[in-house]
Amino acid sequence: MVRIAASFRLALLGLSLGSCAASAHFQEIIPSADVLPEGGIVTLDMVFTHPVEGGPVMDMRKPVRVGMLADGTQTDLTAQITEKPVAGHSAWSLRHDLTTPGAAVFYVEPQPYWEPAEGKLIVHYAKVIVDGFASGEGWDALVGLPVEIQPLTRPTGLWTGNLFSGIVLKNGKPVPFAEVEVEFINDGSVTPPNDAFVTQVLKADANGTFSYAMPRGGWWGFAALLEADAPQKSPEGKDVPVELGALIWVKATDMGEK
Ligand SMILES: [Cu+2]
Repeated sequence: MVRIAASFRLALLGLSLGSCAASAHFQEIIPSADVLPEGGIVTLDMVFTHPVEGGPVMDMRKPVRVGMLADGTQTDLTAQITEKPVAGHSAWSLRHDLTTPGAAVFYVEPQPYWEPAEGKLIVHYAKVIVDGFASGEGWDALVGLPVEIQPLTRPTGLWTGNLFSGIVLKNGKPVPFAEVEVEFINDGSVTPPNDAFVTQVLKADANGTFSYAMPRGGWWGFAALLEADAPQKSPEGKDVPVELGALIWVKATDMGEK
């Protein structure tokens, strides 16, 4: 009885916050392009939001780490990020010059985000691959994040309708039957018929492998959601579970689009 009352209150809280917790949170890391045919400057925007609904945007404190893996070399770019608020909430941006051919894997480790409506901390490790000089090389390199999606499909230069496949990894090992949430960045032109359409949900198979065919052009986020082995302290000092997200962003491009 007490339990039901508490969860009902939480549901009401979710509603009053603009249904923030009712739908999926996604840590975005979105580059200005998935392929830079002539190399050059890429800008990446890091926002913690609800992509299909276009918000509400959550405050994203300064990330613990922002980095790039290219040609086997890790580069720490944390010092180069700048704050770039979105809808009045803190968010971050990075500019980087891609001077050599090959895939650059950009990634962000955010600070834990306290979600009171869900009673948990959220840490979404997010990555995106930018192919310099359209090389087609190096896109499957693993950053070595605690949770990470290993792409089986080259994550750059994809057509709309392509099947994207990946393996959900935790500590470098496949996670059988991991749950994966899928959303796209909606510019407002798509109105989901009801809440069931906002987040697509799938499960990995016994080998941790999942696939999804992207039905529309634009940026698609795949979020494998896993629970951390150890709890952490909420702002009130209580031990609470930690949701670890392994995210990868890929762009689907419509045929005929430049
Ligand atoms: Cu939210």
